[in-house]
Amino acid sequence: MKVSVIVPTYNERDNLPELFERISKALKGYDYEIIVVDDDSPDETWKLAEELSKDYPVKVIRRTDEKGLSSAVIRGFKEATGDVFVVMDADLQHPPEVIPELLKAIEEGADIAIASRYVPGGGVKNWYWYRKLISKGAIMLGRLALPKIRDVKDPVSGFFALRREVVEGVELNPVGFKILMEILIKGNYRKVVEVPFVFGLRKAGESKLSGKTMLNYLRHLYRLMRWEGELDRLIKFSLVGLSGVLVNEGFLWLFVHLGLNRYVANIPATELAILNNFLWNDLWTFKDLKRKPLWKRLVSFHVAALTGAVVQWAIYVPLVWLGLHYLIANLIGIGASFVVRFAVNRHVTWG
Ligand SMILES: Nc1nc2c(ncn2[C@@H]2O[C@H](COP(=O)(O)OP(=O)(O)OP(=O)(O)O)[C@@H](O)[C@H]2O)c(=O)[nH]1
Ligand SMILES: [Mg+2]
Repeated sequence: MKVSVIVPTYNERDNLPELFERISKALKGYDYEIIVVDDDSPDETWKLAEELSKDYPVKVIRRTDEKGLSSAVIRGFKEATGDVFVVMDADLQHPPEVIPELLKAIEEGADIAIASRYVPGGGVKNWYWYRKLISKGAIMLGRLALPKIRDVKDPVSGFFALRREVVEGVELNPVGFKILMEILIKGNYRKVVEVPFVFGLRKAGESKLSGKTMLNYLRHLYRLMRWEGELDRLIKFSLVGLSGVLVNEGFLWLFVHLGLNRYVANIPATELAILNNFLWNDLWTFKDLKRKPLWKRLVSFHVAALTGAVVQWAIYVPLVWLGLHYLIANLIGIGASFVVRFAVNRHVTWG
């Protein structure tokens, strides 16, 4: 088994000697190569890497026509000759000593082995609480938006190993922001294993994280949702919801005209709307996902509706109390209820 370690770099000159030394120690006994994909760093990282290739099995790719972390990794995949690819940062936040553990997981049958911050034993060093919160929140959102990766605890890790076949022939979007998430959605694989590691401190050089990171992440999530067909479901779910409003109003009108008390008529009208929505979502929005028996889907759909109503109310009341216009407060409540109902139905009712 030959291993290709792919390292994207931009101004990482000061980290290279230690990085190569530790990789070579960690991979003693393995047949391996290191592929540095450098975007023409002003500090001439590529030049130092070329010099060090006398002492280590390093191949340097100096890109002058393209920039970007994901596209650098994809380029690395194209150049790699190994059977297993390892992707890692150059700044030693990804300890090379973890590579053998990743390779062991692959040898034991995993197609993708992720060095994970969020499984027991893993973690981050010296992060402010808000950076942790943002990181965890972003991951939770991703797992919620993309049911395919909902069991992966750290789907945005930049440190992972995979069999060549996982990405061979797969068209990965170089604009994609988190390359692992792109691979987890589009790659060919069965088994994913997560190996704990502690995300350390950057050894030298500067972070390339920018203020636009979060926005880029959301755009990437949106693109992956579209690719997965989850966006279509969201739209269908909305249309079904609108049809439910018509059903609700229509039956309310009918029942009142038939002589039913206005305070009571609302109840059967709402239940009929719920049944209407269930039917269309079952036959249309989630038609490919009927894994649970009908009665369970029905019960779960009602639970989602009730949860949504409670959330709507729980948002409406304090917002009105805070002085917001009641119609706007209700709109925000409806928005929250929509998200909750979609999430519960996608992950539980038709999960
Ligand atoms: N080729 C290439 N490499 C990049 C680019 N941006 C970042 N990198 C490399 O990708 C790795 C991760 O970037 P970092 O800036 O360390 O990102 P981070 O680890 O999330 O942020 P810090 O915690 O601040 O270090 C490092 O090895 C960078 O040198 C790029 O545009 N092109
Ligand atoms: Mg870093």
